Amino acid sequence: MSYDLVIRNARCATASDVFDADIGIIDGRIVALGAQLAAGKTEIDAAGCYVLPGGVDGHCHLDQPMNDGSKMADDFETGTRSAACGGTTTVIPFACQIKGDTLRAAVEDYHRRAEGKATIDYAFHLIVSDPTQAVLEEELPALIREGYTSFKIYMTYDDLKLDDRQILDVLSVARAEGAMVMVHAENTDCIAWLTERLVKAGNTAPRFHADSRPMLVEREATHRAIALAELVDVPILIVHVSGREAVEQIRWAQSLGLQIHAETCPQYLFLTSSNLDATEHDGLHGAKCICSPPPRDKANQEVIWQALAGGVFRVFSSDHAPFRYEGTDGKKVGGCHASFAEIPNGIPGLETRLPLLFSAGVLDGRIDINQFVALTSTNAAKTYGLYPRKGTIAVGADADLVIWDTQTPRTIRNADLHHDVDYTPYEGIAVRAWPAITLSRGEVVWRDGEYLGKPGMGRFLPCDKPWAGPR
Ligand code: DUC
Ligand code: ZN
Ligand code: ZN
Repeated sequence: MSYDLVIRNARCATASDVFDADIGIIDGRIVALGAQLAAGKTEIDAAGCYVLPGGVDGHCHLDQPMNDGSKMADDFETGTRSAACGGTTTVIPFACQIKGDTLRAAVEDYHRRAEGKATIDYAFHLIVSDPTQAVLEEELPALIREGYTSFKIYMTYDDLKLDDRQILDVLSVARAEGAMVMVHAENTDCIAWLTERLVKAGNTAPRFHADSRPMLVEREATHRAIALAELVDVPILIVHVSGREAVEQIRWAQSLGLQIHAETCPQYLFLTSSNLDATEHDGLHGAKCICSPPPRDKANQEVIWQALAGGVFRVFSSDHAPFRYEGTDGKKVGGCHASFAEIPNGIPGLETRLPLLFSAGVLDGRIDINQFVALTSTNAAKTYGLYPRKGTIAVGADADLVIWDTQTPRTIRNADLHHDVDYTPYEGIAVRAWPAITLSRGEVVWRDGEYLGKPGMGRFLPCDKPWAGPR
């Protein structure tokens, strides 16, 4: 057998094992794992390095239409380029239904936005913002069957939010069709009430964003989402969990045997609300770290680390939501004196997600390498129906692989990143892990600091139902 590519001397880690092997690849798939494989047309020596499944980022926003005059800085080209350079080989952004429009229109529009642009493979989640009878009875079931098997719902944001009755309706569809529902859990009325009072009192600086969305609004909505899912008897996944009170709700639900899955993100491990208080250059600087839920404090960071290590979280995603700081279509869309309530929510993080967690999680001894793979790749692939094609190193899997350099200390600098955002919230953080080589279906897309991918290499992936074990 002649391999297209052999990766020699790989120390492979999956979500469950660590083993040394050569990896034989033909037509973009892993076809052999073993000792002393026959020669490949091309060979890479990975001696001394971990080789891991490429990251699956199950929560990122690319080129998502906005309704406030802002524009996402990354489209499928720059977003997937950035992902590849940071070791992610599959992204799952959101085809977002606009209220009044059909879900189908959102999916068709999103395919047009992605067409010919992605460097790595991609699937779509849906965002259901207008669950009309037609959506509930026809469109959503049909789309789930066509491979859009997960969707996000919001308990806040005026243009996206569902009330409890609507949530019960969409959860029922998910139950009937076997889809996975991701829930953005924040209490919208509490946020609106607090925001109005803050703005009236002239407390409009970016740091008041955190005061408008305190932990209890997340705790209450998390509890309610769990109750609604329990009533319908359907699994859900609570996204971007930020701190102790929400973790307690999730732990409690899990301890009862409810299928409540959870996600957290780098911003809740590496940022705090004091980042919203930055005022250098101009008073709006803290806007760079405005996301929702907001970053909390050091004690909450520690709770998130413990929950990550202790198995509360199933996935670790970026929630990459890219807005430029400078210009008039990003963070400053409301002008330089805008209140926090007018600043688009979201921060970039596709490229830095894996290096941050590898360094502070694995190399600093908080989680082991198998947990790292599970949290960043395997579990997202399983949850969103892409496993075992994605998310593991196994014969038959796509050769989406990352060879990690853990010998070269680096400092995160936006100038070195490949997104189209003019800042990173992680500027200046030291990391000790970065991909030396990223392979997407056997093609080198990142090597020794050089981006080698091309728009159009990435393919759309229809998703199966969440993985339920071998059949
Ligand atoms: N919050 C979201 O819910 N989505 C995108 C970014 C953010 O901060
Ligand atoms: Zn969200
Ligand atoms: Zn999001």
